[in-house]
Parts: sequence; C-alpha cells; structure tokens
Amino acid sequence: MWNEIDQHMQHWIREAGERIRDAFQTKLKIETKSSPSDLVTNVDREIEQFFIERIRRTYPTHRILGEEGLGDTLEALDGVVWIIDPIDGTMNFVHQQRHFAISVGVFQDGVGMLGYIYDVAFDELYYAQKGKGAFLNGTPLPPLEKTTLDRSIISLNATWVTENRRIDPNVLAPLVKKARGTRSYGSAALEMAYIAAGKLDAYMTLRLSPWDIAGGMVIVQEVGGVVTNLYGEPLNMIEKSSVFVSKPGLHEEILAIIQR
Ligand code: 2AM
Ligand code: CA
Ligand code: CA
Ligand code: CA
Repeated sequence: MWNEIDQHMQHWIREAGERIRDAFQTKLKIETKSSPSDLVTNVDREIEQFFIERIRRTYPTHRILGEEGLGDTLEALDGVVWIIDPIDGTMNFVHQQRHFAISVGVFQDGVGMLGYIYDVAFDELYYAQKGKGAFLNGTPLPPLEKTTLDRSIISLNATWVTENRRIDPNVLAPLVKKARGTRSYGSAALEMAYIAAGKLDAYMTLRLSPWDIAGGMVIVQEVGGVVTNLYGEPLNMIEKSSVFVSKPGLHEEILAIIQR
C-alpha cells in the first residue's frame, strides 16, 4: 500500500511544484492571517485544494489535515491521515521566489509512514518511507553521524534574541557563541530537509503546527536524526509545539545548555 501511495505522490507533488512555478507568471493575491508577518496567497489555497482533490478521488477513506483548512477537522490521528502544508515558507515564496517547499507527511494511527519535502525553486524532492530510507531526487541520504556543537551550524530565528514570551535570550547566547555558525532560512520544512541531508546540524523553533513538521519528521528520523520539542519530549502531531531537530549527540549537548 505505501509503495502505491508513494508512486502517486511522486507524480502529484512534482505536478503541484510545476503549478507553483507557473504561478510566478501571474499576479499573486496576498493576504495576512494572524499577524502582519503571517502571509497566505491564492496559490497556498489552490495547491492545498489540488492535493485534496487527488487524495479524495484515489483514497476516499483517508483523512486530510491541511494548513489552509480545506481538508478535514481532526481531533485524533487514527487511520491514515495526510498532513499537508501546501507552501511552507510563504514569506519566502512571496518575497524571494525561493526557499519555500511543499511539505506532506502520511501517518497511520499517529505513526509517520511517508514524508515529502519538495524544494520547488531548486527542483529537489526529499522523501522517505518508514524503514526504507530517505532520498533526495532518488539518491539515498546516508545515516547522520554524531557531531558536537563547536563543529555545527545551527538554524534558529533572530527574533529569539529579542524579548519574547517563551525563551530567555540569555539562555541562547552561549549556544550561539559556541556553534560554528548560525543560519535562518524561514521554512521549517526545508530546515528539516537540510538536517536530513547533512547541510545543517540542528534546527530549533518556538511554535510550529503539525503541517510544518509532518513530512520532515519522517525524513529526518529515517536517517537517524532526533526530533523532539525544546524539552526533549516526543512531538504530538495534533497540537502546536516547540520543535528541536538535531543530529545525534548534538541533541543531548544542546538540550543540556538550554535547560540550564
Ligand atoms: P508557513 O510559511 O507555512 O506559514 C517561518 O519561520 C516558518 O515558520 C515557516 O515554516 C512558516 O510556515 C512557519 N510558521 C508557523 N506559524 C507561523 C506564523 N504565524 N507566521 C509566520 N510563519 C509561521
Ligand atoms: Ca502559514
Ligand atoms: Ca508551514
Ligand atoms: Ca504554509
């Protein structure tokens, strides 16, 4: 069953990517949601609808949780659930026309079975099937090796060093100082894909939704990366939470610093 779903999805996601690239030739309708930095466009909604139509036609019993709310309203993850973010990194999509991705995870009774992150501008499809390994455009991604903070690039958002309700900026200073470098790409999905591919070593963020991380979680775990919240606890794919994704070894080292 999972191989069959994967075959459909490999076609659907590349077709969706083509539609997004075509949309650059049209005028985007841009609106704000919860805040002036929280953007949505007509393309976000159209791409979510694109996946919903195909999934419903092919798998009428599956349920769909999508960021733009065009799927089902879910209270639990029983059965097969597709968790979809049609465009992750909408601000990048609007301002930069790159560094955004389609992110999809397919879960069965709460367990991630398939994960997809499609970097549309670069035409790079990261995907994984539980127990079968992770791939980038068909090439297997090697297992992640343990690393240490002084040799690591960590990804986090600059707003953390401003006053905020969730984390003391002074806790982050030693972490940022000790790391080899820091980055921020503005797409949780791509940041997770980069960890799976060894381009980043850790990614941490304060508040994400299931659709931001569902695809990435399957891909990262398949190469031995660790995915938890900022307290080191497992993630629950039905609620918002903080997220901390890392290579093995480094995960313990960073947790020890931020929990001091
Ligand atoms: P989105 O583009 O799908 O909304 C940006 O730092 C990252 O955080 C993106 O992955 C973005 O996903 C996500 N994000 C989650 N909630 C957000 C919000 N309220 N405003 C902006 N980005 C948000
Ligand atoms: Ca959004
Ligand atoms: Ca998102
Ligand atoms: Ca989105």
